[in-house]
Amino acid sequence: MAVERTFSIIKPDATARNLTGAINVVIEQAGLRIVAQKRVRMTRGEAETFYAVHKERPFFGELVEMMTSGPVVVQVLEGEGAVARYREIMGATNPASAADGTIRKLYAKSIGENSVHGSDSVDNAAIEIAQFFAGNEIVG
Ligand code: RTP
Ligand code: MG
Repeated sequence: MAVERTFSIIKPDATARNLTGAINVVIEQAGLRIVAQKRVRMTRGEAETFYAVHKERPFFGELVEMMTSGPVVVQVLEGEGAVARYREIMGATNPASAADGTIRKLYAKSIGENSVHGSDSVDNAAIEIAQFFAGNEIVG
Protein backbone atom coordinates (compact mmCIF):
# COMPACT_ATOMS: atom_id res chain seq x y z
CA MET A 1 0.00 0.00 0.00
CA ALA A 2 1.20 3.51 -0.77
CA VAL A 3 2.35 5.99 1.85
CA GLU A 4 -0.24 8.76 1.92
CA ARG A 5 -0.97 11.94 3.83
CA THR A 6 -4.34 12.84 5.28
CA PHE A 7 -5.66 15.95 6.97
CA SER A 8 -7.09 15.76 10.50
CA ILE A 9 -8.86 18.22 12.75
CA ILE A 10 -9.31 17.73 16.49
CA LYS A 11 -12.58 19.65 16.84
CA PRO A 12 -13.59 22.20 19.53
CA ASP A 13 -15.63 19.69 21.58
CA ALA A 14 -12.44 17.65 22.02
CA THR A 15 -9.99 20.51 22.69
CA ALA A 16 -12.47 21.85 25.29
CA ARG A 17 -12.22 18.54 27.17
CA ASN A 18 -8.38 18.45 26.92
CA LEU A 19 -8.47 15.36 24.68
CA THR A 20 -5.73 16.32 22.18
CA GLY A 21 -3.16 13.99 23.77
CA ALA A 22 -5.61 11.10 24.19
CA ILE A 23 -6.64 11.33 20.53
CA ASN A 24 -3.00 11.55 19.43
CA VAL A 25 -2.30 8.31 21.33
CA VAL A 26 -4.99 6.52 19.26
CA ILE A 27 -3.54 8.03 16.05
CA GLU A 28 0.04 7.01 16.83
CA GLN A 29 -0.89 3.55 18.07
CA ALA A 30 -2.65 2.99 14.72
CA GLY A 31 0.69 3.49 12.98
CA LEU A 32 0.05 7.01 11.68
CA ARG A 33 2.77 9.64 12.13
CA ILE A 34 1.82 13.23 13.02
CA VAL A 35 4.05 15.13 10.55
CA ALA A 36 2.48 18.58 11.16
CA GLN A 37 0.30 19.96 13.93
CA LYS A 38 -0.88 23.36 15.17
CA ARG A 39 -3.61 24.74 17.39
CA VAL A 40 -5.63 27.48 15.71
CA ARG A 41 -8.92 29.30 15.97
CA MET A 42 -10.82 28.79 12.68
CA THR A 43 -12.45 31.89 11.28
CA ARG A 44 -16.01 31.73 9.98
CA GLY A 45 -14.66 32.14 6.44
CA GLU A 46 -12.19 29.28 6.87
CA ALA A 47 -14.90 26.97 8.22
CA GLU A 48 -17.31 27.90 5.40
CA THR A 49 -14.62 27.23 2.79
CA PHE A 50 -13.52 24.01 4.45
CA TYR A 51 -17.06 22.57 4.58
CA ALA A 52 -18.32 24.20 1.33
CA VAL A 53 -19.38 20.76 0.06
CA HIS A 54 -22.07 20.76 2.79
CA LYS A 55 -23.37 24.32 2.24
CA GLU A 56 -26.85 23.22 1.11
CA ARG A 57 -27.26 20.79 4.02
CA PRO A 58 -29.62 21.70 6.88
CA PHE A 59 -26.82 21.34 9.45
CA PHE A 60 -24.38 23.70 7.67
CA GLY A 61 -24.99 26.72 9.94
CA GLU A 62 -24.67 24.60 13.06
CA LEU A 63 -21.49 22.98 11.67
CA VAL A 64 -19.81 26.36 11.03
CA GLU A 65 -20.86 27.58 14.50
CA MET A 66 -19.43 24.44 16.09
CA MET A 67 -16.10 24.58 14.19
CA THR A 68 -15.58 28.24 15.19
CA SER A 69 -16.74 27.83 18.81
CA GLY A 70 -13.25 27.13 20.20
CA PRO A 71 -9.71 26.13 19.33
CA VAL A 72 -9.04 23.28 16.93
CA VAL A 73 -5.86 21.30 16.33
CA VAL A 74 -5.12 20.83 12.63
CA GLN A 75 -2.79 17.99 11.68
CA VAL A 76 -1.20 16.17 8.79
CA LEU A 77 -0.98 12.40 9.31
CA GLU A 78 1.30 10.18 7.25
CA GLY A 79 1.38 6.43 6.79
CA GLU A 80 0.43 3.48 4.61
CA GLY A 81 -3.08 4.06 3.29
CA ALA A 82 -3.39 6.98 5.72
CA VAL A 83 -6.71 8.29 4.34
CA ALA A 84 -8.64 5.04 4.85
CA ARG A 85 -6.70 4.08 7.97
CA TYR A 86 -7.62 7.33 9.72
CA ARG A 87 -11.30 7.06 8.69
CA GLU A 88 -11.26 3.56 10.17
CA ILE A 89 -9.93 4.66 13.59
CA MET A 90 -12.17 7.77 13.64
CA GLY A 91 -15.30 5.62 13.43
CA ALA A 92 -18.72 6.47 12.02
CA THR A 93 -19.89 10.10 11.84
CA ASN A 94 -22.56 9.37 14.48
CA PRO A 95 -20.80 8.07 17.63
CA ALA A 96 -23.85 5.93 18.42
CA SER A 97 -22.97 3.86 15.33
CA ALA A 98 -19.19 3.96 15.73
CA ALA A 99 -17.25 0.75 16.36
CA ASP A 100 -15.66 0.04 19.75
CA GLY A 101 -12.19 1.49 20.18
CA THR A 102 -12.68 4.23 17.57
CA ILE A 103 -12.01 7.87 18.47
CA ARG A 104 -15.66 8.83 18.01
CA LYS A 105 -16.92 5.88 20.07
CA LEU A 106 -14.45 6.75 22.84
CA TYR A 107 -14.83 10.52 22.86
CA ALA A 108 -17.53 12.05 20.60
CA LYS A 109 -20.55 13.68 22.23
CA SER A 110 -23.00 13.60 19.28
CA ILE A 111 -23.21 13.51 15.48
CA GLY A 112 -22.46 17.26 15.44
CA GLU A 113 -19.83 17.33 18.18
CA ASN A 114 -17.93 14.30 16.96
CA SER A 115 -14.39 15.22 18.03
CA VAL A 116 -12.44 14.70 14.79
CA HIS A 117 -12.39 15.29 11.05
CA GLY A 118 -10.48 13.19 8.52
CA SER A 119 -10.19 13.66 4.76
CA ASP A 120 -12.33 11.32 2.63
CA SER A 121 -9.92 10.96 -0.34
CA VAL A 122 -6.28 11.53 -1.26
CA ASP A 123 -7.31 14.40 -3.55
CA ASN A 124 -9.35 16.14 -0.83
CA ALA A 125 -6.53 15.56 1.65
CA ALA A 126 -4.15 17.54 -0.57
CA ILE A 127 -6.67 20.40 -0.89
CA GLU A 128 -7.38 20.46 2.85
CA ILE A 129 -3.69 20.28 3.86
CA ALA A 130 -2.92 23.22 1.54
CA GLN A 131 -5.69 25.28 3.21
CA PHE A 132 -3.88 25.14 6.58
CA PHE A 133 -0.19 24.30 6.08
CA ALA A 134 2.73 25.64 4.07
CA GLY A 135 5.01 22.97 2.63
CA ASN A 136 7.84 23.77 5.07
CA GLU A 137 5.54 23.22 8.09
CA ILE A 138 5.21 19.52 7.22
CA VAL A 139 8.15 17.40 8.32
CA GLY A 140 7.88 13.78 7.20
P1 RTP B 1 -15.86 15.00 8.72
O1 RTP B 1 -16.04 15.54 7.33
O2 RTP B 1 -15.94 16.08 9.78
O3 RTP B 1 -14.60 14.18 8.83
O4 RTP B 1 -17.03 13.98 9.08
P2 RTP B 1 -17.69 12.86 8.16
O5 RTP B 1 -16.98 12.79 6.84
O6 RTP B 1 -17.76 11.63 8.98
O7 RTP B 1 -19.14 13.44 7.99
P3 RTP B 1 -19.73 14.44 6.88
O8 RTP B 1 -20.93 13.81 6.31
O9 RTP B 1 -18.64 14.92 5.97
O10 RTP B 1 -20.23 15.64 7.79
C1 RTP B 1 -19.33 16.66 8.20
C2 RTP B 1 -19.59 17.03 9.64
O11 RTP B 1 -20.84 17.70 9.75
C3 RTP B 1 -21.42 17.43 11.02
N1 RTP B 1 -22.72 16.80 10.82
N2 RTP B 1 -23.76 17.13 11.53
N3 RTP B 1 -26.37 17.32 12.62
C4 RTP B 1 -26.13 16.44 11.63
O12 RTP B 1 -26.97 15.70 11.18
C5 RTP B 1 -24.77 16.38 11.09
N4 RTP B 1 -24.37 15.59 10.11
C6 RTP B 1 -23.05 15.88 9.94
C7 RTP B 1 -20.48 16.48 11.75
O13 RTP B 1 -19.63 17.25 12.59
C8 RTP B 1 -19.71 15.85 10.60
O14 RTP B 1 -18.49 15.35 11.06
MG1 MG C 1 -16.61 14.48 5.61
